[in-house]
This record gives sequence, C-alpha cells and structure tokens, in this order.
Amino acid sequence: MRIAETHIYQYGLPVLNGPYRLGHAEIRNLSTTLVKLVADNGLVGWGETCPIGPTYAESHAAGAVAALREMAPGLSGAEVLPVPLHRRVDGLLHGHTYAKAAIDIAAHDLLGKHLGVSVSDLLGGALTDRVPSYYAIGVGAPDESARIAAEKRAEGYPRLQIKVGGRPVEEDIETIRKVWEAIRGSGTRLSVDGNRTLTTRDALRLSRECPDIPFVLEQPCDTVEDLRKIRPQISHGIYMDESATGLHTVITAAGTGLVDGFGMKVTRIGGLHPMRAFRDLCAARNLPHTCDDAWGGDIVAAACTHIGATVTPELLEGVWIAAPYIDGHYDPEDGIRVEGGHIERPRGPGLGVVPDESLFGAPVASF
Ligand code: 0XW
Ligand code: MG
Repeated sequence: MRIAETHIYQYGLPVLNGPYRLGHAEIRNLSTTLVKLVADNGLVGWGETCPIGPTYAESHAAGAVAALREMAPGLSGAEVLPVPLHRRVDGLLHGHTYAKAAIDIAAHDLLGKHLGVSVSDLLGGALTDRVPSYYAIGVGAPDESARIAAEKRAEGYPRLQIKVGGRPVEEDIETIRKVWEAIRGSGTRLSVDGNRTLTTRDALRLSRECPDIPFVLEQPCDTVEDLRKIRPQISHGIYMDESATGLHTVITAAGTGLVDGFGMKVTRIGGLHPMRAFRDLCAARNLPHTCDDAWGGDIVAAACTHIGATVTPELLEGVWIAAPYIDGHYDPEDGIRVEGGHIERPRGPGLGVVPDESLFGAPVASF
C-alpha cells in the first residue's frame, strides 16, 4: 500500500472554560493541524498535531503546516510502513518531529485499516481496554486548586498534576500543600509540573518545603543541565518532559539515572513508531511514564490511548488528553472521552475514530 494523496487541514480548538494556565502561558485558543493520507487502494488515514501555543516548546501551529507542506510532495508513492516512511520523511526535512508525527499517526491509522487490526495491535498488543488518565490543574489560587483536586479525585482520576511556575514560589508551595490536604490518604498520585519555568533555586525550595508530600517533580527547570544540578539535592522523584525531545535524550537521561520517569508526548518524539521504542526503553529501565500529547482532538487522543494501552500497567502514569477542555468531538459516535478518570481503548481497525471531515472545511493544502 502506498500514499497517493496528502491533504492538510487546520481547525480551531477554543479552550472550554479557559484559560488553561501554565507557568509561561495562558491558553485560550489553539489551532490544530490534521493530515489525511489517501492510499492507492482508496483507504484513508488521519493524523494530527496540535502544539499548545508557540511558547510551550519549539513548535507552533503555522510551523506544523509549513513543515507538512515541505514534506507532502515527497510523500507520493511512499510505502505506508513505519520504517521506510520515517526514512522517507527524514530525507525530506530535518527535525520538526511534531509535524512528522501527524504523518506517522495517519500511516498507523491506514495500516491498521489495511490489515484489519487496531493501532494498539500494530504497536505490539494491548494489555488493557481501559487506560488511566490524569487531570492537569492549571496554575491557580490554592483553595481553588484544592477544590478542583477533590472534585477530580471524586470523579475517579487516579493521578493529578498541579501546574506551577510563573509566580512567587511561595504561592506554588501553598497550592501544593492545599491540594495534598484535599487528596491525602486517597491513594491519588501527584505530579507537580513546572513546565520548564522554575529556577533551580525555586525547584529546591519547593522540594525542601514539602518533604512530607509524595509528588514527582516534572520538568521543573528549563535545561537538562539544571535538572542535573538539582538531582543530587532533591528528595522528590524527577520526571523529564519538555527536555525529552528525542530518543537520544531519553537514552542518556534513563541510562545515567538523571530521572525517575518521563512525561512523554507522542508528537514531540515524532509519532507512534518512535513512541514504541521510547516505551520499550522505559520498560528496560523500569521507568514510569505518561503517554500524552500537548493538545488535540480525537485523532491524537486515540493515538495516545492506543500506545498507552500497550504500556506495562505498573509503568503507565496515565494518558492525558485534551478532551475535557474541548467542546465536541471529531467523531460523533466514537469520540475519545475521559470517564471516571479513565479512557476506553477505541475499537475498530486503525485508530478506531472516524472524523466527520466536514468539520474541518476545505484543506489548506492538497498534494
Ligand atoms: C499536562 N500535559 C500533558 C498537557 C499540557 O499540554 C501540558 C502537558 C504537560 O504535562 O506538560
Ligand atoms: Mg509536563
């Protein structure tokens, strides 16, 4: 099976009950980029990539479209198999993994439909039909964050993430303590995510002043060097997220004992094919990790859920999807939802979601 056509769409995703606050940005509106691959046998596969604004990482919506426009002409006739396809796209454009991931996801959708199997089957096979999710509490007032934490714990979320940064560290510490008081004894796991915005000084303070609270500290500081600096001085587990831009960084971080786990995004690492290798590297070093993405609708949510279902349950920290912040679904029948803090693995061949493409309007580019 080979690629015959490539169509690129953009679609607006206003944030429901926004803004969604991180340490470096308030997110109110996002633009997602979708890729529709049409194979020479007429089958269609969908991919998606949705950076969470232009400051979260070295990626942005217009960049996704531009990168895909650069690669698309060279996709014609490409085999829809991960290894040759990744080789092909790497020969068309260096880097830009977040854009290449949309092609990778669409190819997995196509391949699953062609073989009559799900994407999780293609990734080695699912260990569960219901994966745990987690809820990310944006940077907010201590009492409000504690209220949300209690509400989400009651809904059944097994894990919560508190966003910190972009304000005096004293406010972050007070928020963490109030959230802990709200969930203490429930068994709910906790991550405190700085999204690269803390100085090492504040990351150390936050850990030292909460010695009794068993959270993991996720990407508190911006650089690998800063993580290396605080590592020996900190008693909380450290997870790498934004710095894990590729398997090379993951291998070094895992191999040198720099981190205790990862927050990983399918599109940042380049799609489901490299994500599978990441999963297996973490399994080899017994490192827990998430299977997330920055943002996006049913297509990227399905991709994250499928790979999440193949992770050893003891190592799966959860599958984060943006569905709770998006109004509506691409697939009116089988949209990907969080229910009771968990996500049902999509059924059906490929990704198991069929977008109503009339939602997206005309393609911004077709090849
Ligand atoms: C919580 N997430 C997976 C969703 C937001 O895009 C940020 C991200 C993270 O953990 O950094
Ligand atoms: Mg994170």
